[in-house]
Amino acid sequence: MKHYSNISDLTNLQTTVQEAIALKKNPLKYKALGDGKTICLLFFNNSLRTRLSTQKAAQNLGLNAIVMNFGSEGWQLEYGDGTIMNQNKSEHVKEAAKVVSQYCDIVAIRAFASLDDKEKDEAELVINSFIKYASVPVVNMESSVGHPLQALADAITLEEHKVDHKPKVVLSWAPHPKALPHAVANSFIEMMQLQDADFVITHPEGYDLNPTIIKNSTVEYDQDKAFKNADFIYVKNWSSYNQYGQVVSKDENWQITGDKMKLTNNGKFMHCLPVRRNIIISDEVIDSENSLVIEQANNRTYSAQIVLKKILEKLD
Ligand code: AN0
Ligand code: CP
Repeated sequence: MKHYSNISDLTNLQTTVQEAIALKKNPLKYKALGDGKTICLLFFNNSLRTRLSTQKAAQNLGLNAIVMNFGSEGWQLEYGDGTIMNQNKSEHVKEAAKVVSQYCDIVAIRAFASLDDKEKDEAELVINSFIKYASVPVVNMESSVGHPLQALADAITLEEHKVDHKPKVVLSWAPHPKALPHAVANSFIEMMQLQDADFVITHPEGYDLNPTIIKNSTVEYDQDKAFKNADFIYVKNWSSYNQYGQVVSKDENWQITGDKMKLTNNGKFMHCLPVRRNIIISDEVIDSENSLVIEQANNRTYSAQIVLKKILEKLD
């Protein structure tokens, strides 16, 4: 694997999940693999899990990690071709990506959607420019449209809690006061489309996601109906896709409560975190035994580690 920008960069999801579970049992087994090599982690946005788990994964592989809050401490980058740079952008991504490539063997990037320009967001300007101009492999730590390290960690968590029948997995929208990106939901959907599961997406009308990602996945606008007999409830807020970046509903009835979870087949609760308690989910549900959120965050280390391992194995 050269770059990891999408879950589809994995040759085989199921095999990768098994390899990650094996790594989790023996995380220091490949400590020599990254010896003398460096990863640069560039953050254009905030993070807790991604920042620490990716650093931990690098450390487990013997890689040196350099972390930079690019958004707040780096120069503002220009991405356009032929731009006369007389505004507030100090450096072009062409130089920045080539310069960063000289300091490291892998570069990982977090750059969220702007949520104000759909076309620009979908062009994945930041990550694609780095893929184009950097001379080292690029890892997506959440871009405008995807969060594939999260989706891989979620696949590991689903596998660790698998049931003895074909699982019913529900991705549910829940309310949030602010406009959030579509990346986590998109990558979860793409990952679920590679699984043998009864997969249902539920959200209020007006929250339909990009049809090119939804493909043939089932969408059910009645949350209660969607939750019936579910084995896993994966919750995430996202802003409207059609009214791009807008909050078109804050309907509290979509909050995940104990009563909602009673509709499920003793379902497990999942969320990528960070989560707003008693807005997205009630205390009762997140504090219950069926909540997998802390395990999901733990699996971020092993999803990053298996991805970095595959990239290191392909380096000269
Ligand atoms: C981000 C999002 O929804 O994409 C990051 C989630 C991992 N969440 C927030 O900004 C709260
Ligand atoms: N789930 C996740 O990516 O968390 P952070 O935004 O804290 O990295």
